[in-house]
Amino acid sequence: MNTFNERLAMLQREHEALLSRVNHPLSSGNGIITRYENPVLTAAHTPLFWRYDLDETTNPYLMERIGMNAALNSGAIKWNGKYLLVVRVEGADRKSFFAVAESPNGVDNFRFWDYPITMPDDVVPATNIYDMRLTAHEDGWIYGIFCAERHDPNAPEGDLSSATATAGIARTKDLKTWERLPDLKSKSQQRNVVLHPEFVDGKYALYTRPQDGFIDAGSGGGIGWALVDDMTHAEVKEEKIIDRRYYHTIKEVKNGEGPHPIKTPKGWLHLAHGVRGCAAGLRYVLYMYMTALDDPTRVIAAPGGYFMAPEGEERVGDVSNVLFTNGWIADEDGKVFIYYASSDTRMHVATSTIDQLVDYCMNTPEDGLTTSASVETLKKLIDKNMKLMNK
Ligand code: BGC
Ligand code: BMA
Repeated sequence: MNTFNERLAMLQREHEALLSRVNHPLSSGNGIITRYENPVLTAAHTPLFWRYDLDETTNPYLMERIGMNAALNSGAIKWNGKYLLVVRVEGADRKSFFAVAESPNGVDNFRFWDYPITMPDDVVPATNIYDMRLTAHEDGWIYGIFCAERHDPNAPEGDLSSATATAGIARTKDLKTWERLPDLKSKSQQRNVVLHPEFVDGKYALYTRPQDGFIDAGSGGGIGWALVDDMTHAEVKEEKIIDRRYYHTIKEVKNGEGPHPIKTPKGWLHLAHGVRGCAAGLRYVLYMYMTALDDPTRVIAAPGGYFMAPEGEERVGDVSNVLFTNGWIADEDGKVFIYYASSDTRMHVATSTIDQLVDYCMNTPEDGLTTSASVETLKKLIDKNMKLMNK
């Protein structure tokens, strides 16, 4: 065997070992969710034939030709009995693209489909697209809403960093062929736009996240809500804030809806991210809330603090101290697979159940917004437990 073939065989062995590795749940935890031993996807999970030219005559050293940097912020959907992620894959060139990865059980053996998604451009092509939220809407289409980023046309000459964030919209029936619809029209920039799965008053409903600038949510008060007549010409005319940001909370600087909410008998279950600033930069954590079934804009439960924050190796990566989610899957038996990315680098899964998550939302004390309020809340629980423990 020559060196080329030996090296290729080694790469294939290692790749297959990585892909077929069994992922075990971790036993320690807070009782709300179960984390897993390994990430479900990393850049190293992308097929070898995406990264290497496998022709010995043109690549005699069998070197990587196209580098992959990260597999992160993925939309999720159960499809023909399989757990599918529409992954944000980021190349070494810093361009993100979407690619589907499929698993038989939701926790391991995720494998990419052979080709990435070819996403048609809008009239004004975007430089980068990322963070897709998938919604199988009751109108029969599967929608993907994602961030479309372009260099700000009004940036002064020489400013190569100012950008604009807009919600790109596409729809599909098979996750292979995508029809691009016009980008969302909105007065402000938008990132983290999510389509609600049901019609509300006969209209499409969007979770929005109005923002003043590309990074700054500024006067955009939090997660918004807008009704839209037609997804083929979607426009935010009126927007109301349903989940506000507050001073000295985990969502002081920004917040954004994660995947679309899950319908439960007790209300809509929401998963979102919250951001605060600190000396180390922005810290992204996940939090939950619930809204009423008869009015998805009315918050009925707001558990205080974060639901999940970066832990251990999750804390380190391209953009450290970040957990981000835009995908989860609720199975028929009530099990929930939460797909989250750590530090803009890799994808993980955590599992829970609808009942546990609803219990978490309904029975976790709200954030009282001050130290005194937090201490009073803590004392109530201690008092209760003291009686139980007969102290
Ligand atoms: C990055 C995103 C990030 C955004 C705001 C974009 O250029 O691709 O990952 O969320 O900037 O920081
Ligand atoms: C953004 C998000 C994500 C990213 C995060 C941290 O605002 O939209 O794309 O994970 O910042 O970099």
